[in-house]
Formats: sequence, structure tokens, C-alpha cells
Amino acid sequence: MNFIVLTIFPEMFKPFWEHGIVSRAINQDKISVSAIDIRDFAQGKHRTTDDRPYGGGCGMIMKPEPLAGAIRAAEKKAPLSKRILLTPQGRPFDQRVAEELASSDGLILVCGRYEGVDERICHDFIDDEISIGDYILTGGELAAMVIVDAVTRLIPGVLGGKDSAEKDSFSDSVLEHAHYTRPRVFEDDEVPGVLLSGNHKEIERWRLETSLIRTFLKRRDLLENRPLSSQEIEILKKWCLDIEKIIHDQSLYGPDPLSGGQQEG
Ligand code: 4GT
Repeated sequence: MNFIVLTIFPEMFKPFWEHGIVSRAINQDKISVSAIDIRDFAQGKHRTTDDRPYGGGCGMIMKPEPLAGAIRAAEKKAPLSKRILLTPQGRPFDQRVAEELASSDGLILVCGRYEGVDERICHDFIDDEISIGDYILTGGELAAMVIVDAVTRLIPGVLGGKDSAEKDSFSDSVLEHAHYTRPRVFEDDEVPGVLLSGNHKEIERWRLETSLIRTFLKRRDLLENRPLSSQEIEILKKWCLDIEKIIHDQSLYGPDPLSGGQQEG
């Protein structure tokens, strides 16, 4: 996988290429990365990359010629790459989009600054527009890093068996179960006993149960429109029965007289 980032701040990417899994993936030749300085394709003594908007208004717009020059240079280096503009108007980035991008030959990631890029660039030089979320940044660079990071870890061989992407939260739209490491007791807080039991079947069941329940509590939207396995249905039904039993047993005593008379009865 080949990533080429187009930016007026190529220096921003240096520390990013040099750390963690991204750095390891470069050293293992799983990915290649480069940043092209859009200013190298700008004209004149000042190599200006922005100009005032037609029709007036505040802020500056990225001029089309330097962007077009930079995109053409990137295409020459990597002709099969998909040209992506990072913009708050793009389609929302999520794990599915990351998987889709991971199966492409390469990505040319175009980072805007100021108020955005001249519309004619979007029309003629861009294949896809992506947003990393509903908020405004001062430039597309951080969005490009998010995409490189999320896509890189999906490339086969980048994550070893030890930190594989298969068991990821979101890859099957539930959150991950809780994780614990040593010490067994940390500031009076103990690791759940089942994890020390050595009973792998029970541990798997506990993990599935906590991951389902925390998804229900924290991100109910992820569970909607998702088919449940028979084991998942069984786990959720057991929770329902447990809660119903508490309600049933408590209602035998009648409403709590100290609860302020809010209940019927
Ligand atoms: C947000 C996002 C993005 C920006 C996002 C043009 C000038 C866009 C600044 C740039 N803000 N880019 N990609 N949510 N700002 O993805």
C-alpha cells in the first residue's frame, strides 16, 4: 500500500511516519509513505497557494493550479492510487470505509487549509471525499493521519498475531470486552475471578457477555440493525430474565414508602 499526502505542511508528517505501528509497517515494506509539498507547485516569488474568494467573503481559498500540479505529480508516482480529498463534506469515515480503502492499491490524500479548496479541484482531480467526523479542523492533515493509521493496521502482516485486527471492536460492530493485566489487585480493585480460573470456555462466555452489555449501555446504536448469534440472544435473554426477577421480587413488597410517593399504588 502506497500513501502519498499532499499538504502545505509536509513537516507535520515526519514524527507520524517515525513512530509505532506505522513506522514498523514502513520498515517491513508493508506500506510506503511520502508527503508532497503543494507549495513546490506554486508560481512566483512568494509561491502563493491561496487567494481571495470570487464573490467576496472572508477567508482564503486554495488556488487550483498548485493543487492540480501536486496531484499530477502524485499520480505519476502512483498511477493506480485513489485520489481522496479530506473535507468535512465527505462521506463519514468508519471501520467499513477503512477496510474498503485497505484493499486499494494506494491513496493520494489531499489536505486542504484556509477555507477549503477551489471547487474545480473536487470536480476533476478527486475520486472520493472523506470526513473523519462532524467537526471543523484547521486543515486536512490530521484527518489524513487518521486514515493512514486506521488503514495501515488492516494491511495483512502489519499487526502480528499478538495484536491482530481480527478481534477488533467494531469489526463486528460490538465494543471490546474489558481488559486486565498484572497486578491482580490494583488499589483495592481486583481482576474478575473468572479471568484467573483457567476455564477458557467460561472466559470466552464472560467476554462475550461484557462486550454485549457494554455495547448496549454505551453504544446502543451499534446493536441496532445487527444480526445476533444464538449465543448472543441467549445471553441477552438471561439478562432480561434476571432483571424481570428483581422487579417481580421487589414488587411483592409493594412500592417503597421512602421513595417520595412518585409511584402508583
Ligand atoms: C474537518 C475535517 C477535514 C477540515 C474532517 C478545508 C480547510 C478543510 C480546512 C479543512 N475540517 N478538514 N477533513 N472532519 N478542515 O474530516
